Amino acid sequence: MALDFYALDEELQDEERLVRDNVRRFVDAKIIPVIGKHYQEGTFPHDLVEQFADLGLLGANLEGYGCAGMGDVAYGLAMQELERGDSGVRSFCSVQGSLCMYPIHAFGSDAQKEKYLPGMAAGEIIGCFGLTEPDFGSNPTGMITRAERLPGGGYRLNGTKRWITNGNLAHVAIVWAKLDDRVHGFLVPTNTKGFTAEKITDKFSLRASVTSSLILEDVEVDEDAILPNVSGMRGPLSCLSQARYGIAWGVIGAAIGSYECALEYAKDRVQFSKPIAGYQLVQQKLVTMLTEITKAQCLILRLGRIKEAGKVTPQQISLAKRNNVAMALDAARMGRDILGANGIMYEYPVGRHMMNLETVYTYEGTHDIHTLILGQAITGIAAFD
Ligand code: TGC
Ligand code: FAD
Repeated sequence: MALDFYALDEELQDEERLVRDNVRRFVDAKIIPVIGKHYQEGTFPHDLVEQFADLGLLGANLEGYGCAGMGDVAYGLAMQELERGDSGVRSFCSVQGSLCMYPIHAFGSDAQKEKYLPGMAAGEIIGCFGLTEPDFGSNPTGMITRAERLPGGGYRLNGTKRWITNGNLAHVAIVWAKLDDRVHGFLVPTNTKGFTAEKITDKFSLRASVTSSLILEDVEVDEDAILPNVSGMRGPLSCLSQARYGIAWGVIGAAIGSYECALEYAKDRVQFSKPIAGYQLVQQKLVTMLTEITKAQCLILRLGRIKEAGKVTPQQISLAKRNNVAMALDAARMGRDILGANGIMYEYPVGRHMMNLETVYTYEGTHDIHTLILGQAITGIAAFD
């Protein structure tokens, strides 16, 4: 039984426990044994994609088109279990479901939904989400990537996207570009002439996830490539809200993985006269980890219920992303410390979680951007520029 100090299991429905337990078994059997090697070698465990699909993890909380139609809490628990394995693995599922399938589901035409969603739920079509650019990260509204109408119909796209998860794996890229100075989403098959994905190597974080630059040079797409039912920044920012929600659940898994590893290690490791778990300073770290994980679990379960009721606000999601990622990063750092020198070894998960969480702290809105979103919400004054 994983960490549940406040018996939150009692607050869950049977179906939610079932999803969590299935994903937990899958992560223990198929991810944890192999992920350290993938991380070390900088490879994504591609063979798991079919199993993500079998477990209903791709577009898990979407309805229809072969999606599992899970509730938001069940979906969150699945993300938590995946990230107990590795943030990069959870990232794959977040990008596929929240950043690529969600906008097609929410803003696409019926034909786009039929064309892409069943294949994406089955893991046969992989997506990526291109919003960030080399010079526009926290401020994507300033993006340079442009679309222009072609005289005979369709669009021509030019621009560069940077730091794009799944970029070199994807069959379709959702590219956000300005058309007549308003942001629109375009579904760009990655085999289109003029489209190139370049893998970013030498990362020390999220090494079991593929991260890429996307280069679009006179990429021509048909009229039906544009997402017809949204324009403006509300399009991409709505997708971010979905993904940030999943991240706020997911990172609890990385924190639990770090806590459990540190607790076991501390009970075994003898220094001076007894196991280090018997020293007050080590107990204080373990108690801090336990307390902060438990607070984050309470927070996210409440957020999940608000989301299921259809009442969640982007600011409520920002609070959870900001709090839970910072909590998990602190927990992973404490776990790394408790393991001493062994904490830097691939053999244990704590160092890998810690390095991964440095990315999670930055992507999907940096910690400080979420501070500013909340600052604006409570004061009514934007402090972005
Ligand atoms: P602003 O003027 O405030 O709003 C523009 C329109 O969007 C609406 N809106 C939202 N809708 C849904 N969810 C949200 N979170 C929303 N935030 C704003 C808003 O109501 C408005 O709608 P309308 O209809 O009135 O036009 O927006 P802004 O352009 O000033 O942006 C403000 C800011 C700084 C908060 C935003 O740019 C931001 O969030 N920046 C952070 C960038 C970011 O998070 N990038 C993430 C890239 S993707 C990624 O990292 C994937 S990692 C993948 C993985 O898991 O591996
Ligand atoms: P910057 O925006 O340059 O920020 C640098 C620092 O300045 C941060 O500390 C930030 O908080 C601070 N800062 C910025 N503005 C302000 C301000 N107004 N006030 C105070 N401080 C400020 N993007 C995608 O579109 N799709 C993806 O799939 C994707 N996957 C990613 C995967 C990885 C591994 C990584 C690392 C990133 C990914 N990203 C993706 C990009 C990610 O969303 C951006 O890195 C993030 O939004 C921050 O942008 P930046 O890196 O340009 O940092």
